[in-house]
Amino acid sequence: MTETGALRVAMIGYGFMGAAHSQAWRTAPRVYDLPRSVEMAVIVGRDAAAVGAARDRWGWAEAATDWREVVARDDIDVIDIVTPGSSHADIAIAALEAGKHVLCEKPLANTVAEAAAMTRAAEAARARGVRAMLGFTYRRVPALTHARDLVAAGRIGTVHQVRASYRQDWLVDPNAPLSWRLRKDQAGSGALGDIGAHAVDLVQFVTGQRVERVTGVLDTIVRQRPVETERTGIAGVGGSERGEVTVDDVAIFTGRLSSGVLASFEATRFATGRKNALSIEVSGDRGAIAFDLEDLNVLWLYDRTAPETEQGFTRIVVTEPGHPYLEGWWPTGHMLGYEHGFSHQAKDLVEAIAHGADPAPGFAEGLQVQRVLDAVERSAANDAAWTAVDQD
Ligand code: SOE
Repeated sequence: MTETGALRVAMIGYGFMGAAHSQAWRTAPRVYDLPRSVEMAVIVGRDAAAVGAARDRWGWAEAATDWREVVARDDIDVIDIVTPGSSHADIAIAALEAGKHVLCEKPLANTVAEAAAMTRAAEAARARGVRAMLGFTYRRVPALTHARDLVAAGRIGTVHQVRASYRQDWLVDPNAPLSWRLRKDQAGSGALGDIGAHAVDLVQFVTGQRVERVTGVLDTIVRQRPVETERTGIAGVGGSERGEVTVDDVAIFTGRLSSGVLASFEATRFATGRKNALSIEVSGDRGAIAFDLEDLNVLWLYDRTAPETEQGFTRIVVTEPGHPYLEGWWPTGHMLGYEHGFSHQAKDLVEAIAHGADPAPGFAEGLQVQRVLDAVERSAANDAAWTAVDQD
C-alpha cells in the first residue's frame, strides 16, 4: 500500500558516509519525481558539538546523541546507518524491531554471525512491510547498471572469465594514523571487507552469479602505525606511541562462480598511484565489458560479432537519457560523479518503500558477501586452500 506523507529519515553517524548520504537525501527528491517526499529529520552522533555542526552543514532538522532514543521515536520512518561496521548489527536490529525501514552502509557487518542476525531481523520485519537495504552504491553507477543489463541481455554471450580489483594507495605512508579502519575490533577486516566487499558485490551483480568457492591470501605490509593521541587527535603529535595494525592491507583471491568460471579479485590500499580504482572486466564468447571507477561515466564494450576488421572496445559514454538513472540529470555528455550513486540509492529505497517492494541489495545479499569474505579469511589461514562459501 502506498502511504502518503514524507518519509522521515534519521541518520546514525556523520563522517564521510554521513556527508555522502546527506547529499543524497537532499538531492534525490529534487532531481527525481519520487512517490514520497523525504524529511531529513535527525542526525545522530556521540559528540554533541560535532553532530550539531554536521546538522547545520548537511541540512538536518535536529541533532541527537542517543541512537536508541531516536530509533524508538514514532516520528521517524527510516534509519540510515553510516557508522563503522562494529555497530551495524545493534542499530539495524533495534531499528527493524521498532518497525523502521533501514538503509545500512557496507559491509553489512564485521562477522557472518552478525550479518546472519541482521538478515533474520530483516526477514521478520519484512512480514510487517518493513524494508531493509544494504549500501553497495557502485551498482548504481549508471555504467555498472548498464553493464549488468548488457550481460543479462546476452550481449557478451557466455561468461568465460571475470577480473575485479579495487586499488587505493592511502596507506602507503607508514605514518598514516592507526584509524578505526585498521583495527579488527572496529572494522572487522582491512582491504578485504572495506573494498574487497565492493568487488565481490559487483562481480555477483554484473554477472548474476554467486561466488561459491575461494582460494586467497591476505597481507599486512605496515604492521605498526602512529596512534591518534586523545589530546591532539593528530597521529603521533603529543606522543610517539605506535599501535598494532590488526587487519589486512592487501587481499588477493580467486573465486569459482555458480557457472564454474573463475573470477580473480584484488583489494589493496598499497597500489601506489591508484586513488579509487575499482575495475571489472567480464569476458564472454560474444564479447566483453570493462569499467574503471576512475573513469566512471564510461563503459567499454567489445563485440566479437562485429566484422573482424571493425572489432575493438567501444567507449560508451553513459550519459544518454536512456541510460540507467540519467532521466533525472543533465543533457547527454554532462558527466556524473562519485556522489550520484548515493542519490540513485536513496531514489530506489524511497520507491521500494512507497511501492511495498524489496529494495536490492537486501541484507540476505549482504550476508552472502560476508560469507565470501569469511571464506577468504579461512582460506588465507589455511595456506590458501580452496574453501567453500557457506550457504544457508
Ligand atoms: C575507504 O577505503 C573507502 O572510503 C571505502 O570505505 C568506501 O566503501 C569506498 O567506496 C571508497 O573508499
